[in-house]
Amino acid sequence: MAQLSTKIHSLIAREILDSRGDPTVETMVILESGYRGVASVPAGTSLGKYESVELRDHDEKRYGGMGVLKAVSNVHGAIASKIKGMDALDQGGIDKVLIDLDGSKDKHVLGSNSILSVSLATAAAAANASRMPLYRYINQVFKPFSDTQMTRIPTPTFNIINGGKHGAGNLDFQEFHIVPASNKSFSVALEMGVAVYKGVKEILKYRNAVYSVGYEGGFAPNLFTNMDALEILAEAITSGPYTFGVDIFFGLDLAASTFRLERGGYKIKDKAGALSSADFIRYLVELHKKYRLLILEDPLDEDDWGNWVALSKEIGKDVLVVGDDLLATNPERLNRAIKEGACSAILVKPNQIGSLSEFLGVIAIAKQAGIKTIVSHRSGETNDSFIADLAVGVQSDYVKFGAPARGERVAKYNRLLQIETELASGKSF
Ligand code: 2PG
Ligand code: MG
Repeated sequence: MAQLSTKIHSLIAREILDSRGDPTVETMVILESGYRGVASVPAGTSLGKYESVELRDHDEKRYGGMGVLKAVSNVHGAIASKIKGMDALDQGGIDKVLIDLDGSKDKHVLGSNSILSVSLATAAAAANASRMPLYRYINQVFKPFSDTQMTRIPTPTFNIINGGKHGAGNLDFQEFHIVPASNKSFSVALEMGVAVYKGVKEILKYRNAVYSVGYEGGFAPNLFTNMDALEILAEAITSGPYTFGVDIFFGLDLAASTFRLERGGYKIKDKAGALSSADFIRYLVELHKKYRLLILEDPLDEDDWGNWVALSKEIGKDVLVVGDDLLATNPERLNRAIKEGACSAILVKPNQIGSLSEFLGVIAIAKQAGIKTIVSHRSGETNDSFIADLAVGVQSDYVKFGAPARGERVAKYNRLLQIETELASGKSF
C-alpha cells in the first residue's frame, strides 16, 4: 500500500468560547491524506508576568475586547503560508518555523494562542495519521528529549475550594487541593477526589455557607479565613473512609503574586497587617507543620527569588515547592531556579511557553534535574483533553486539572480513565 501523505494540506482556525465565556482559538490541521487533528487553547485568569502572550483583538465592541479574530487570521494568513506542505511528523521543524515567524521572545507578534493551536493540532493530526493514540505519539516525539517508558497515569491533585481570582473575592489563596497518595491507581484516586468534593459540599450546606463553584469547579464559599477552608477540607477527609496523611494529603496554590502589596508585604485575611517575606515564610512553615502540605505552589511572588530559595531551604525536602508564575514554563527561568535551589517542582502549562516542542524541552530539563513535574490546565479551559495525553506521554509526576466536576475538567479526567485501561491491557483502542 502506498504511504499516505502526512504533508499539511490546510489549516482551519476559528474563534470558540472557553469555560469562562471568553473567546479562544481552535485550529484544525488537515493533511493531504485527509487525516486531521483539532486542538484548542486554554487561557489563564491569574496570568504570570513571564508567560508568552496571547493575542486579543482589544476591540471593545466584541466580547469586551477579548475576541481572538486577529489570532485566527494569523493562522489562515502568515502561518498557513509557511507550514502548508510541511510534514506533520516533523513537529520540531514545524514549531521552529512558527517560533521564527513570530520572531519575538514572548510570541506577542502572532500570539501564543495562534501558534500553540497550530502546534498542538499538528501533533493530533500526525497521531491520527500514524494510527496511534495521542499519548503514544507524544511519547515518541518526546524520545529525543528524554527516553521515557509509559508505565503509569500521573497522580491527580484536585482543586476542591477556589479562592483568589478564581473565587468570589472570598479567600486570598487561589486553590485548596487534596492529593491522593501516589500509590493509588488513577481510578481509585479519582473516586477519592469525588468523595472529598461531595463531603465538602455537605459541610458547606450544613454550615449555611455558599457552595457555588469557581472557575475550576471547586467550591467558592464565603469563609472568614484561608485557614477555615483547610479546616473544612480536613473535616471532609476525616468524616470519610480515608486517612489523612496516609491516603490523602493537602496541596495549596497560593498564587501569592495576587496578594502581594506593591510596597512588598503579603496581605491575607488570617493576619491583621501585611507580612514581610520573612514573616510570611514563618507563617508558611507553621502552616506546613499543622497541615503537612504535600504541594505548595506559588507560595511567594514571582519576583521574590531570594525568598523562594530561603523557603525551599526550610521545607523543600518534605514539601513540593512548585513554581508556576515564578517559572512560567520557561527554560531560562527553570534553569535559574535549578541553579539557585528556588523550588522542587514545576507547574507546566503548554500555553505559558506556546509550542509543543518548547514544552517538551522544559519537561526534559526538569526531569534531568530531579525537579517534579505537574502538567496543568488553565482556569479558562475547553473540552479538549490534549493535556491528559500529554501528561501520560511525558510521564509527569502529577496532573492538575481542577475539581472532579464540570465538563471541561472531567473531559481530562475521563480521558485519563480511558488511557488507564489501555495501559493496563497493553493495547491501544
Ligand atoms: C494556576 C492556574 C491554573 P490560571 O494558577 O495554577 O489553576 O490558574 O489558569 O488562572 O493562571
Ligand atoms: Mg498556579
